[in-house]
Amino acid sequence: MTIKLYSWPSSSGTRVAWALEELGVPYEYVELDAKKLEHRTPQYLTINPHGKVPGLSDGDLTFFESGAIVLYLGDKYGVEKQLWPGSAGQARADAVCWTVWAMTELGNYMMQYLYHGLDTPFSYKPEDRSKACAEYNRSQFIRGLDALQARLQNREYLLDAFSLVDIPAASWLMLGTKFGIKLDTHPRVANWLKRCGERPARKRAR
Ligand SMILES: N[C@@H](CCC(=O)N[C@@H](CS)C(=O)NCC(=O)O)C(=O)O
Repeated sequence: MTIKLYSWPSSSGTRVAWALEELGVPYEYVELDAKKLEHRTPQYLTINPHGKVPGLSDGDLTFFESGAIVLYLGDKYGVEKQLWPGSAGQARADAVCWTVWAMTELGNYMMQYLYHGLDTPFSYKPEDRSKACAEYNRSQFIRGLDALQARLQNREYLLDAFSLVDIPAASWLMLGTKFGIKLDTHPRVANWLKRCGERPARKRAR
């Protein structure tokens, strides 16, 4: 049975679409119409109980949370495509850790910094912004970038070669750099992000 990805373009579902495009597994992109609240229907809530995109079904299994979906796709389809470490060694441990870190730390600190500290279309109104929040989240975000920069010393990707592990962190930073995040002080991160952005699968992902 075909994999179905429930999403809409330029959303958290895009990182899942990117992973599927890299894997080259057949899937159906089911575009939900947010204006029609198609992500809140009782039927869709059986796939994503939070009423958000993405949702994914693969046979009888259903998934929500883009990071969890990347972990699943890596385990199930990534090993034979050499896009996910197969053995239970350090590379696999790193894959899980960097994926979870990108989804829980990097993305959240970056978004809170954008909401409070920068002028973007989705930032809070100036009167609602907190300077303390902006500064705290910026400092935590920079700590994350520092760790990423260190990880990329003597390697081009988070593991030894490009893998699905690069997708969560890169997709967050693609969003951030579009809206004012600067990577001048983290050149290895900037170069890695450029390499990730040039991948044909990323360009195909909606
Ligand atoms: N942590 C979730 C975030 C999902 C999320 O916030 N999706 C947004 C689109 S990017 C959404 O569906 N928003 C609609 C809503 O909140 O009603 C993930 O990574 O899957």
